[in-house]
Amino acid sequence: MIKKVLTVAGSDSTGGAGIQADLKTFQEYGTFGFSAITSVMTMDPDQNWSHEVTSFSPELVAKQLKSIFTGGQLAAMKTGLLGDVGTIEVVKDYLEKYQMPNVVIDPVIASKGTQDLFQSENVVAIKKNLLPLATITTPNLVEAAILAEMPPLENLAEMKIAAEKIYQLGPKNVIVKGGHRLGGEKSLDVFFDGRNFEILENPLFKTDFNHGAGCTFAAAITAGLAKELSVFEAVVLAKDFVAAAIQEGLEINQYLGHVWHGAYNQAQNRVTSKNNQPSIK
Ligand code: PXL
Repeated sequence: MIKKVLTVAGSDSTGGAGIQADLKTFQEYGTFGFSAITSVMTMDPDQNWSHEVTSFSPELVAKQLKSIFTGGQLAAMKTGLLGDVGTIEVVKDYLEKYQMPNVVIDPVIASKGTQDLFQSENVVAIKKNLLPLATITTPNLVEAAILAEMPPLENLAEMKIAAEKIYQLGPKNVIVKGGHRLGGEKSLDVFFDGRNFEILENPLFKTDFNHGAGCTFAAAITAGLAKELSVFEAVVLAKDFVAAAIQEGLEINQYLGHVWHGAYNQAQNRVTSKNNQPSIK
């Protein structure tokens, strides 16, 4: 049976991050994607590509979730940009009501170009309402320091301490993503399941076209969990999926480039006029 998976996140109209990244990734994993849109992120070229988040009301998010859950429980879900504290509470109520089994909380509280937009009350609400229900949470280096209430993280030892502190907030697993922010030649992530640490090491690809990598990673874990991988297997496969997506990133405009969500499966070769002839000519 095709697994049903949900993203509750913001819209990135340029198609690299947010809901768009999540749905594309779900499709690549062969799962069926549902989406509840919490907010719309826009970027303005007349203001040097400054970002703006317009949030939907918690009531509108609740209406979408009501439509989505009419068919009952889903195999997995993730959250991304949530916009409003009320929305965070609505999501929590659904997680509890449907006893969601595989929950990936991507705590989108610090991303490139958006530092000023995220309110500390959202951080408090995510910690209180969502992390205790998470199968895994996927903070980047900046988000991990915020959640763990630590100064900026600069090395593996500090990432491990942050992972432990975040684990205390209730998620069953934590992955702190070092990414490009850690510096050095490699991309290093710290995975912690409450007992053991695993250090995940990948080459750091020199590219400016990596917008959407974080959302894509969390969405890939979500779909992997839906397809019954263990949490660690889902994380490792998601790393490979995102590494391929970054390597084949594409320029979108003069300000940024996106990961290519189809890279892992070479999706650009799927339906072509050469391989697939229309049945009616
Ligand atoms: O990368 C974080 C992120 C999450 N969600 C949406 C975004 C972004 C970054 O631009 O647009 C909707």
